[in-house]
Amino acid sequence: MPANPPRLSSPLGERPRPGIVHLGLGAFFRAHGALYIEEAMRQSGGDWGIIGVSLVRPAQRDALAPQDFVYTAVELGPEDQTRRVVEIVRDVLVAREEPEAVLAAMSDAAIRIVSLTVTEKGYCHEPATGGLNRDHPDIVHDLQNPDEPRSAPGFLVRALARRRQAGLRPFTVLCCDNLPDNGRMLRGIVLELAELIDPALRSWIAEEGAFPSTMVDRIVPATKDEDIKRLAEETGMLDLSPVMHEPFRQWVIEDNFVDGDRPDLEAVGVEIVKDVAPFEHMKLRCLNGTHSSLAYLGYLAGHETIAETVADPVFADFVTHLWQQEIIPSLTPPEGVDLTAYTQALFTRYANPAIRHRTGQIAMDGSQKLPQRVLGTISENIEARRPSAGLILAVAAWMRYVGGIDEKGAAIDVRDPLADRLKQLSDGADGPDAKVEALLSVREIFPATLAADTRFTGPLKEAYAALINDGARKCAEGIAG
Ligand code: CS2
Repeated sequence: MPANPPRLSSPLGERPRPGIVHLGLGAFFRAHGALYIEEAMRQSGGDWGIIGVSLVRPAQRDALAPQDFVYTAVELGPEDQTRRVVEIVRDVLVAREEPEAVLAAMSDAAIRIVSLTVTEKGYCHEPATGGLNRDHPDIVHDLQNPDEPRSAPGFLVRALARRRQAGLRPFTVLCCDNLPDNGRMLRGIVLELAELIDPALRSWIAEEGAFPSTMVDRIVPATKDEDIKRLAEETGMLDLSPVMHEPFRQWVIEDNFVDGDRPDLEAVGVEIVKDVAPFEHMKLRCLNGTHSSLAYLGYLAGHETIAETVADPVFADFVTHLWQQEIIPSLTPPEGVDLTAYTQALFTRYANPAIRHRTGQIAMDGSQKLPQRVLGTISENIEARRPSAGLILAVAAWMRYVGGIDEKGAAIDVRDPLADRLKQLSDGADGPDAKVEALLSVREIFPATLAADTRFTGPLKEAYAALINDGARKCAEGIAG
C-alpha cells in the first residue's frame, strides 16, 4: 500500500436528501438495504438518503465522517471481486452521545421510514415469546428517561410520540433483523412500551403506524483489518469502513407502508409481497438454522470459517442431512420455490472461499438466535414424529460452547447477553446430564413444554455426552453417516 494513501471521499458534489433513519448502521445493512435503496433512487428518483444511527459505539461514525460517509462495498465471488462506492449515507449519529439529535432526526417530517438492524438482542424482548422484556435495564431506563432513550424500542416510541404531538404522520418502521414475523413482533414490542407511557399514543400507533415484516438475506462477514489493507493496496485510497459481501442478495418486504410512501424497491429486484412468512421461515430455518449449527459444531471441531467447515466432507454431509431430513420437511415453501434447489444454492454460498465468515462470529448471541433458528423446527418435528437428531446435536454443541471450554481445553470467548449466567449454570452443575438440565431451565430460550419433553431432553443429553466423549466431528459423522 502507498505510504499514506489519500482518504476515500465523495466523488459527487450532490448527495441525496434524507428520507430514512436507520438504527444500527452495521456492515449488514450497509451491504444490503443501503445498496438496494441507492439503486432504487438512481433508477426512479425520490429523496431517500439515509441518516445512520449507532446506538452505543462511536466507531462507525468516527470511521465514516472523515470520508464524507461514503464507503466501498466489495462483492466477493469465488473467483473475482467487484467494487462500488456507496453514497446513500448522509450522516451518522451516535445515540448514546446525542439522543436528542437522533430524536430530532426521527421526528423530522422529511423522514418517512425508520429501518433497523440492531441484532436480535437490540429489541429488548424475550426470545422465547417475542414479548417486551419489561425488566430489561434499557427499558427500565427509557421509562424513567423518555427524552434520553437508550433502546431501539425507546427511540421508536419517543419519536412517534413527538410526531403525533407535531401533527405529523408516523414513519414506517422497517425491521430488517432475522427474527420471525419481525414486523409484527416489533409492532407488539412498540405498542406494549407505548401503552406503559400513554394509552392514547398506543392507539395512534396501532391505527396509523405500519410495521412491515421483511426477510433479508446476504452473507456479510465482519470487515477485518486485512480487508482494509488489501483494499487500500488495490485502490490507492484509504477506506476505514468498507463492507465485504457475497454476490447473492434477497429482500422480501410486506406491502405495508404508511401512505404507501417508499423507494421504488421493486425496480431493483426487491420482492414486495402480501405475506412474508413463508420466505422468512424458509430463510431462518434453512440458512440461519444451519449457519448456527455449523458455527457451534464447526468451532468445536476446530474450523475457523463456514467455508472451511463445509469443505470438510463430514460437515458437508451433515448440513445436507439437516436440510433434507430435518428442515425441508418442516416447511411450506413460498409459491414457486423449490426448496431442494434453494438449499443447494445455499451450499454453494457457504462454500465460497472468498467469504471468510468466522464460526465464532455466527456463534455470538446464541441465546437470542436458537429459538427461531433451531428450536421451533425441533418442536414441530417432534410433534410430527420427524427426525431431529442433527438439530438436537446442534443445541448440545451450543450448550458445550457456552460452557466456555473447547475440545482442546482452551477458553472460548463466549459473547452473549446471557453469557455469565449460562456459564454459571453450566459450571454449577455436576456431570453432563445436570449441565443440560441446568441450561434447559433458562426460560428466555427454552419454552417450558419443550424443556420438559423427554423426546427432546433424552436425545439432547445423549448428544451432549457424546460431544464430550467423541468430539463434534465424530458426532456429526454419526448423524449423516
Ligand atoms: C448469520 C447471519 O451471524 C449470523 O448469525 O447467520 O448474519 C447471516 O449471515 C445472514 O442472516 C445472511 O442473510
